[in-house]
Amino acid sequence: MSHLFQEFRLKDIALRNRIAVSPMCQYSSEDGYPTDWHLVHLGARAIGGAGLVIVEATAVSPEGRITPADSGIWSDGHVEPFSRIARFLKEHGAVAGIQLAHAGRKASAHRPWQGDNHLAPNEGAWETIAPSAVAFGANLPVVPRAMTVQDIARVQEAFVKATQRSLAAGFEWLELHFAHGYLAHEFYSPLANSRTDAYGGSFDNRIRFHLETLAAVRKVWPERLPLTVRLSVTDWIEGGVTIDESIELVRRFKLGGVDLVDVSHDFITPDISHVPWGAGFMVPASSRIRRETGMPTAVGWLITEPQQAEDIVRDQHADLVMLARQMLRDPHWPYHAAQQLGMEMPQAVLPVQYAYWLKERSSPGPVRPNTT
Ligand code: 8CM
Repeated sequence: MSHLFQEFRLKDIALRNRIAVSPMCQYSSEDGYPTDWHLVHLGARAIGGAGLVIVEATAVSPEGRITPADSGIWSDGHVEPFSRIARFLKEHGAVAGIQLAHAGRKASAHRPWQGDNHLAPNEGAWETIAPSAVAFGANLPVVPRAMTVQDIARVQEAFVKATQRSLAAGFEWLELHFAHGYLAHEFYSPLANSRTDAYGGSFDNRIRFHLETLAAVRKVWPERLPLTVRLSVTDWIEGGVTIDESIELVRRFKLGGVDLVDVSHDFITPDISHVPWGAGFMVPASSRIRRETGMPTAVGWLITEPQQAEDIVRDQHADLVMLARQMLRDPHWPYHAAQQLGMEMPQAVLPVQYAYWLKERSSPGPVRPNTT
């Protein structure tokens, strides 16, 4: 029996398998509103058989967008188009998740395929905010304004409101984006945080933003639904965040009501040359965090092969595998994985509209009567 295709229960939610579609920015929104693109892109992956589909990093406030084309959920008007997506995902057997985000100093940029660099003032640039007035560098040279404590409270309130709207839209899985060099990670990493107040310096201070935001969100997100965090658990470099620290942070998350950690890494500086890229290179970190904290984990990065994913789950390195680019290559990856892993009825991972025609048969199958 495949481990990858075993149900996963977290709180009152059951995923039909261990395959999750990672949140992937599509840079195809208008004023934060998701479009038909999102419905088709995300819907196709639910039809493809994933157990969990997480909507891309969705900004809690306009200034928290990476680009002007990011998704956002900063007004009540945004709820309806997201609810259409959540409904469709659920109708096709996937649990609908959403990732809430604030891009901090990496906001106000062009789409990746339009340069990935900061917008110029005459291109609609907006003021970026971050824990400290320290630029990311390279293609993102704009120095952000250091946040006041009032700014911090305002952003935390925006996370709370975005959580309430996500719930109203029908999402049943919430992921707080605390990774990839965006706002929360900028608080966590000494490489971006040089504050001298209660939000900088010591470990306890650098995680204050996270724990306060989490506590506020936990109050409005129902206990019965999974509340999860994506965390860059290491910056890979001297002076940055370490796995040892992140293990302690995950323990605090556990006390604060987090139900699963989506293990990710880095992107706090432009230099990613020290990242040990390779198949499943984040799996050891996930395994260690899961073992040492007892926190369920999801893990991504260069997971492409069904047997690789099966082994990760079987060996308890993670509870879920997060697929991103592989799901762009092949929205039907779960079906192909079921075939490769020798499942008896691989078509069962697909909706009946497809499954009926893909049944293994001794003859070519039902043919419409010839009416001519
Ligand atoms: C884009 C490309 C690659 C990534 C990303 C993004 C955008 C947001 C994010 O991660 O969190 O890993």
